[in-house]
Amino acid sequence: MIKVLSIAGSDPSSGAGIQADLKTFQQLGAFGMALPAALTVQNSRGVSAVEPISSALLSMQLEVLLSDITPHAIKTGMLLTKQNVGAVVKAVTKHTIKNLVIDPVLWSSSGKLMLEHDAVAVLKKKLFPRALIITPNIPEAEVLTGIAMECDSDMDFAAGKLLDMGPAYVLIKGGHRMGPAVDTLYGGKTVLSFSTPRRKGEFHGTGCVLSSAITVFIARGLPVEKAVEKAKQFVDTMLKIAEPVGKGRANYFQF
Ligand code: PXL
Repeated sequence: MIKVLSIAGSDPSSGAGIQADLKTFQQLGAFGMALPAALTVQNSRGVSAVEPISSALLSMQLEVLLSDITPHAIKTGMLLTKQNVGAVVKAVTKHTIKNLVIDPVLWSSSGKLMLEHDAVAVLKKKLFPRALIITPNIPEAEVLTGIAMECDSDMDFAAGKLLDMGPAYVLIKGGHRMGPAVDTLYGGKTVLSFSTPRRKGEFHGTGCVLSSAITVFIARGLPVEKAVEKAKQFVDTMLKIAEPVGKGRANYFQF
């Protein structure tokens, strides 16, 4: 049995967050576990409020779970506070989690802050060094590095800065740009681009589903390059059948 864990925010509309992560895990045949680090108030129109789980409760949840079950891989998404980033750092260090996928979620698709400003430094300094791969989109990579990314050489430079923070791989997601959706993977001597057609419409939870799929493929023992390629293909397959679920504009993945 392949076991995977998501530590992220809860999205009651289930297009993103731990709910989307669990659906992805299930769809890809893994035994999924989910541990909320924050709650959101949201529907398909957007996020109206967020609140963290206390770091004491998060730590307890992590300790009780990880002292019993050893996941083959863990992903993190929305963590919201520096205390919660710290709780994750403590747990993955104590339990020597090697296959750690970090989706450094800074905002929701609708623009709500999902990582407080004073938590960004802790994420970079304490959690990134523990990561096998981090998966920022371009706006997130810009905030994390302070580099405005207007061309490919900016992206290469920013990726180098992110690798210096300690993760083995960095995947920069280019979905916010015009043209085909090109994501670029950097690590060691690797620079690989993965391109899928731009699908028409607005989508919800794409980043969550991508990082969850990467987590499953890594848990199965695939090399990171192959895990990213297969996850990207999976997302594209899901984008083709996505539908609006409520009154908002975004299409949600249909599992
Ligand atoms: O897609 C970013 C994201 C991550 N995590 C949660 C979210 C969202 C976007 O809405 O709700 C819980």
